[in-house]
Amino acid sequence: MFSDQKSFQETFKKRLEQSYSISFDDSTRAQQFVTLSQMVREHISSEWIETNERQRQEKKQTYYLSIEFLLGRLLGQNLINLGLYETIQSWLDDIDIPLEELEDIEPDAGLGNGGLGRLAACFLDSLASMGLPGHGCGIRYKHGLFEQKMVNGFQMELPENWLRYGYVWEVRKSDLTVEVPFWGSVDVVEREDGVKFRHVDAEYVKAVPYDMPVVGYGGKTVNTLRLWSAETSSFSLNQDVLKYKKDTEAISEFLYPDDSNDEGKILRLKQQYFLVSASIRSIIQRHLSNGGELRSLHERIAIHINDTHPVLAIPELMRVLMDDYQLSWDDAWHVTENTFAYTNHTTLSEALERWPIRIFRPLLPRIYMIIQEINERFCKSLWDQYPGDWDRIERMAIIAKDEVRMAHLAIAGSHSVNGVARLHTEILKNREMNEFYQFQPAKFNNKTNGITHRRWLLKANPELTSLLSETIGEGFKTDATELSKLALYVEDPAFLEKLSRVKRKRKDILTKLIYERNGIKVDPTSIFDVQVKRLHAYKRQLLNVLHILALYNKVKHEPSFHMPPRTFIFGAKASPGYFYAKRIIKLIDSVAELVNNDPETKGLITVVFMENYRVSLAEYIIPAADISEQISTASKEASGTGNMKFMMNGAVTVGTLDGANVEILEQTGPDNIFIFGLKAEEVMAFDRDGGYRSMDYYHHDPLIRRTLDQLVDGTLDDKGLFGVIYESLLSENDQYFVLKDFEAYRSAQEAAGRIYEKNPQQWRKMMVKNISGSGIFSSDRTIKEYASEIWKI
Ligand code: HBZ
Repeated sequence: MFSDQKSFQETFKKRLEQSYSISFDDSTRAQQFVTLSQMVREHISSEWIETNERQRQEKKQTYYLSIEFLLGRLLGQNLINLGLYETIQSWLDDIDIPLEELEDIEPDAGLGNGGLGRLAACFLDSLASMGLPGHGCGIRYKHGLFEQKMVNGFQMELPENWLRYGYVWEVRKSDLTVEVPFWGSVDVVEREDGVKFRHVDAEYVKAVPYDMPVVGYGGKTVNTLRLWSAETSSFSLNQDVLKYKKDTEAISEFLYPDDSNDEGKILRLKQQYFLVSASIRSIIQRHLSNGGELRSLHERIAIHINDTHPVLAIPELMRVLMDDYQLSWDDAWHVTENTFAYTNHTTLSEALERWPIRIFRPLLPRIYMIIQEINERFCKSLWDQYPGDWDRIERMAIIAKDEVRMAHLAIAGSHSVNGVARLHTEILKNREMNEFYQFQPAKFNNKTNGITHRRWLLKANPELTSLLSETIGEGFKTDATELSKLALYVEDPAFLEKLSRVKRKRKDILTKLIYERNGIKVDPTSIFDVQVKRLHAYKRQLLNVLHILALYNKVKHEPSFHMPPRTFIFGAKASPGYFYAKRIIKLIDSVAELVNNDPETKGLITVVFMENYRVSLAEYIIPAADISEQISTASKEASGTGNMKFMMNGAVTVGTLDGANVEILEQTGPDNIFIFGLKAEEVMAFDRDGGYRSMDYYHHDPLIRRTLDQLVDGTLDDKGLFGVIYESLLSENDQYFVLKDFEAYRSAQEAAGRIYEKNPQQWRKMMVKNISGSGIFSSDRTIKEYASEIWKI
């Protein structure tokens, strides 16, 4: 099929015509996209089968359980990983089909929110690319993360519909269906060989797997991402059929349904158990059919729990081992504890999952019983260590205060607990999970996040990829640490010139896109200053936008003020129920209106909010950035991964010492990054002891005062829209230290602007140092660490 141009073109045209009964000349890009993708998928299938066969012999395999997989588009990436991209591009070109146009047809598989889901996708790519046996297990949501529509500067959410035209990369495996029970009760049966438990009167939901190939770089390993879809089961038809159908299909309908009421909470918990029950049972079936033993399951299988959402896999494995295969508690626990490992992605207490018992117990009666037993034994071991310390035991218990604490269950049931950047892991050990760390220090370890350079460099930035190849050879494609070779060129004017041309090319591409999407003409010679990530108070998009407003004020009121032209680019989705975050989106839009249209700032300050930020849009934005905004309140961002993507594409970070920024600084050195603001310990000390008064900053800094006043004096709107933001900064004492860090941020930004404008050669060297130091942030490095230190694969 892909052996030579002629046969490729013939097959392509023939299949197109046969599938759509249309002549090639009349076919649409969408039809061409589907046809090409199907050919690629078929091409993959023999390696996929072979990988499966080979892995049967493998000593040990890993399964990565995640409620999110933020894959983005697959056609281009698969072609790159198969080594076919350029070939197919030229063969299609020859029949007047631009491959990029076909790629742009593909909907993003957006089965995730942000960092956590994208990390899972990067990990799958690295596992396959390094030939490791590691598979993903997730949910095939009918609707991925909502589509963001901006209406008068307000975010509106539309249901996303990635499956609308069918999905070429998946294969439905109806024969591997699993039945998942909910509700009902537990029968206790006394038998000669002991007490047995049976879940009776359950309502069953059918879990149907859809498998997607995960093609590794070089095309030799094709792992599997198995996504489960919920369907009605014939085991459960003695009830209100319509209600049952609706409740069942809801399980795989939306990612993160609203859980502000009990109905929503039940649905989320159903999703979580649905994912893990189906996954655990399919893992076990496969293990048994490979001739594996259950007592030594942990020697052949490692299961990773991506945050707490899949943590019910722990009691589910216990249940299967004991109820279905008659292992004793102790044997089952030994296997379970040694099978599971858990990653924590946040220290924000509002993100720590706890389920009310009143919801949990009726929905999952047998699982609840098992958690109770795990809790009792866990508390007993705490008692042995800390006799009489009831308070501590209550704080650490898995079930307490009428709730099930998912993080505690995860720690108790796993042999490894890791944070996602060095600073984050230290905070977990010393603060958030300190008592667990004291109790079982050996479980805790760090695995600093990474990103797959195959998507974020080779795919997203072909221009930089070619320049790197001609400069340091192709080795970095398989071993990202070879990017360090670039450091030799930091003083090479010819190379620096080429690098800046590559950046300019990517800025031109983004400039065009911004014009098409937003109707705004931006100046590609201006500084592209970018903040793209989920909208959250702790990420401080507010600091960025207030700084823009302050610059506007300086231009208008300080005759001697000078700044180089800047284009501030934002992309962010706010959680639909997160009022404050949505108001900040509106604020960005209002500031854009103001500064983009004022003749005094026009062309000097431009603000662009790009709608519907997602993986495929990130691939356009990140390569074009000059400045990467990583400005979270120190201690709050667990790691960040966008920071790594920008760095690898030659953007210079303006950031706080938070998350992985700390490790980025170590790679770039202090002269090639702009660090500002409070340190994590300082923030934590204020959080603990108080002592910060935001009002003082308002009173003592005229620039802050003037800028904040504009939130409420009619400059931006006359409806009082931004009063809540004003209040959060002043009367609520600015929980995220925006005002405290303001001057340091302004001055870091000024320093960055000065170098960019006055010393472009120095700026280019900074770009080089960022790229050359970014290799360590390839997810290949991260996965190697997981594989050797946690999974032992
Ligand atoms: O995980 C992010 C962290 O904020 C980020 O710092 C880190 O780099 C990234 C990968 O480790 N966390 C998330 O993305 N978390 C969630 O999206 C989330 C979603 C639902 C929840 C809790 C957290 O219930």
